[in-house]
Amino acid sequence: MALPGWVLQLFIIFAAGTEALKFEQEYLGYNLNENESATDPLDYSGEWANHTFFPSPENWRFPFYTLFVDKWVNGDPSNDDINGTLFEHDVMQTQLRHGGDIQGVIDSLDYLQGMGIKGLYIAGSPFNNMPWGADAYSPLDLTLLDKHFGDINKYREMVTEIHNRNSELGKYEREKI
Ligand SMILES: [Ca+2]
Repeated sequence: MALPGWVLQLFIIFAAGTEALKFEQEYLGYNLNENESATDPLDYSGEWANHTFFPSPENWRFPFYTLFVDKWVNGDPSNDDINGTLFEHDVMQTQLRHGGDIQGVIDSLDYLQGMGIKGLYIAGSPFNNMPWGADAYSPLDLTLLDKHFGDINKYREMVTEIHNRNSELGKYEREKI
């Protein structure tokens, strides 16, 4: 069956309009793509230099704890209104951000470990979201970390702290940091 001409034209318009967001110096530390010249997502790249990846466990049956980063612990109040809008941060509202961040997760690792938790399931995504999007779902850009949570080095610090505890604490929902 042949497609109508208008469908083909629409497809061509969308295909021609597909372009990767370019590396932005202003988001240094939040860009997961570190290839500054990339204009196609297939050319995106990034690397955790001199890092040895922690092996996955043979058996995943151990105590997990699930949390939303925004609703957990506010370890760095300086990032609560990091986009400079009026409606980013309000702990009295269920739909706005409470200010939790990766520093807060790091700060509470002793508490989690003390409860016997061996695995951490962080709900939502770490990617750029709407300023008030507290649940971290529906990210707007899958190449850019949400500045409310922390930059890539903060995530790496969290992973290192977790692995220093020699546990599986810190497994992510979908993403490898
Ligand atoms: Ca914060």
